[in-house]
Amino acid sequence: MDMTSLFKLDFVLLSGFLCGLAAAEPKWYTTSDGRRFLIDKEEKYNWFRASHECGRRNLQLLEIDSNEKNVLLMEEVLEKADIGDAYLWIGAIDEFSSSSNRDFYWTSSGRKMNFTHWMDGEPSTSDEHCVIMHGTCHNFLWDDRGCTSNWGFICEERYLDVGCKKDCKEEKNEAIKKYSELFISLLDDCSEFE
Ligand SMILES: [Ca+2]
Repeated sequence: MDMTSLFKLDFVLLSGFLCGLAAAEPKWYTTSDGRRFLIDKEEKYNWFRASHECGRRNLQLLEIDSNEKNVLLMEEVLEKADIGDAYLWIGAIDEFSSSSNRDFYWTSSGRKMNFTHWMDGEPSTSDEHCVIMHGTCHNFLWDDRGCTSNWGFICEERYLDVGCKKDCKEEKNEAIKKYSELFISLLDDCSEFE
C-alpha cells in the first residue's frame, strides 16, 4: 500500500471515529416508582420513525395521562435529561382530523387525551397532527407539529393495565389504520423522487 492510500485509510478511520463520537446514544432514565424511559435528543426522527424506534425496543412513545405522571416525569426524568431547547415526540396524534376543534389520542392505549399540558396557543393548526414536548426552556409544554418534521423522542416501557376498555381498543385500531395509511401515502410521495 502506497503512502497516498495510507493517508486515505487514516482519513476514513478518523472520520468514522469522529462520527461515532458525535452520534449520541439514547439514554435511559428511571423514576422512583421503577418505571424506565428512553430519550434521544437528536432531532432526526419523524413521528413514524420515532414510534418505530420505541416499538423495536418493545417500548412505546410516551403517554402522559395525568398531572401526577407529568410532575413525576418533569422532576425525575426531564430535568435530569438536560433537554435544553430540543423537542421530543410523544405518543399523541389527532387521528389526522382536519377539524379546527379536534381531539387528540394516545396511540399506545387508544385513549382520548384528557389531561393536557399544551403551550399557550396550541394545538395550533389542523395540518399539524402529531405532538411534541418542548424542552426545559419551555417547561416541557406540548405543541402539535407536522408528523414528518424531525425531532427527538421519549419512549417508555409498555404497560398493560391502562384501564382500556373495548371501545378504547377500537379507537386504537382505527388510529393505527389511519396513520398506517398516511405513512404509506408519504412513502408513495417519496418514491416519485427516486
Ligand atoms: Ca403547533
